[in-house]
Amino acid sequence: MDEEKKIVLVVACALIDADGRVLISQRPEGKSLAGLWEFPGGKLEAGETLEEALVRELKEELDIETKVACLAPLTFASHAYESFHLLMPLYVCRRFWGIPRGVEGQAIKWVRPKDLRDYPMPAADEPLIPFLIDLL
Ligand code: 9L3
Ligand code: MG
Repeated sequence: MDEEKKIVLVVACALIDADGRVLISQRPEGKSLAGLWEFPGGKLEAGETLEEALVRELKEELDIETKVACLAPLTFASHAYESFHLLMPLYVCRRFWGIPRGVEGQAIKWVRPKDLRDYPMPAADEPLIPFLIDLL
């Protein structure tokens, strides 16, 4: 039943490079939605703000440093998965330190916003693409 679905809060980031390309990350084997290309991010840990969680996730998943002040909210995803309802704020980050790499063995890619449709994404992420096309 819809009304019994738990709302799960996950924070995600559109990392943008100097050429206006966006980073996407391929979910690794063994995780849910494996093989799909997503905007990096993840769940909050106890006591974290959204922005703190995102700074931590970007370090853990991509080995880059950024700051809370370098994250700007853009839009959000609201998607009913089978077993939970995902609420996912999307931040934009243009200022970060280091060169992103797939720490968890995942493939990553810098993609022009208009080409994001060429990569299969989680259903929650797809509606975010037009916002990035408008922004960039
Ligand atoms: N999720 C969807 N799109 C994204 C992210 C970062 C996460 N861009 C979904 C996949 C999982 C849930 O959110 O169902 C939690 O993500 P994770 O902790 O498995 O990465
Ligand atoms: Mg994650």
